[in-house]
Amino acid sequence: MVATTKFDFEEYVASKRMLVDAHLAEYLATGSPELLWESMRYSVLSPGKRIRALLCLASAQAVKEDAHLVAIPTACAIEMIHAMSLIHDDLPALDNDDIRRGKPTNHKVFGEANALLAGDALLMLAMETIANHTPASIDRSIVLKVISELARATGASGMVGGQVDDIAFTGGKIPANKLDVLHSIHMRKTGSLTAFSTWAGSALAGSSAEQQNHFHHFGEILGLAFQITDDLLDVTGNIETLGKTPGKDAEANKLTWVSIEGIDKSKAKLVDLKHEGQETLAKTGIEKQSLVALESLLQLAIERAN
Ligand code: GRG
Repeated sequence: MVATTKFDFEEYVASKRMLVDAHLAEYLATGSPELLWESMRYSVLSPGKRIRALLCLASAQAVKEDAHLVAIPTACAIEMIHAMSLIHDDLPALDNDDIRRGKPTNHKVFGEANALLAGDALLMLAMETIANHTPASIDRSIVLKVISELARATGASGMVGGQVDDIAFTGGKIPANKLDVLHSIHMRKTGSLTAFSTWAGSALAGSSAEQQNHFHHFGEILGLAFQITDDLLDVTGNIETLGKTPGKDAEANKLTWVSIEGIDKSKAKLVDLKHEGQETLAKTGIEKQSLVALESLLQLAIERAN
């Protein structure tokens, strides 16, 4: 008889979140000036879903059992970059938000100047964390490539560029090819970091160049699905479950998947993306059982309530 073990996704998420949170607490434990580090810890250690870190760890583990351990510093660095982007995104000059992860936003607690600087420091700490904490067993050329790709995913051709275009098309400015423009914004603002997460996890675990391309593409698909879900939740969610203010997109007259396509077509797009994601994972040639965590994370990105 073949023994089958049922995958417990809830248990998986809880244990990996604990692993990531413990390492984040360690990497952010001490530092001076104390106010700066307190502000950094306030945002990074607040209860986020950690989906990007989990994507990184699950991708490593899909390639090689236990490889998630060598990916922990990178997974934590991703969460530092993500927290930085949330701190900056919430500032009055950008989204001007008061609530994040169910708590007052960083600048509401520490002031705008400190929030800006905490974000800057987190950006650099992320790079330092990968360089200094990735185990010596990993070839330094791979570590360098991981740092370089993270910088690219975060910078002008990734998250920052996407955010700049997001601002450019906020306030009712509608480009002619609006769905293409929005697709490009979502891919850079959200997809570049999720694609980095899956790519980096697989690369650190020793995947082939072809597999790395599939992991990267899977992260892009998941990022787009995640952001379309975000657009939907802004319309259908409430502040208690979301932990942030809903209705901000419509209030700012933002270009979103829902504002262009409506709710039903946005939901249909998510179904398509789920299938595309599953097909992309299958192309890695990795046995299905080792891909269950990534498939479940794709489902979580789409079916989440916050
Ligand atoms: C200064 C390098 C630099 C970048 C800042 C502000 C900015 C440029 C980019 C904004 C990027 C951004 C906030 C994208 C939105 C992505 C998104 C849907 C965030 C919500 O992520 P969740 O739901 O949050 O995973 P939790 O709280 O669960 O971690």
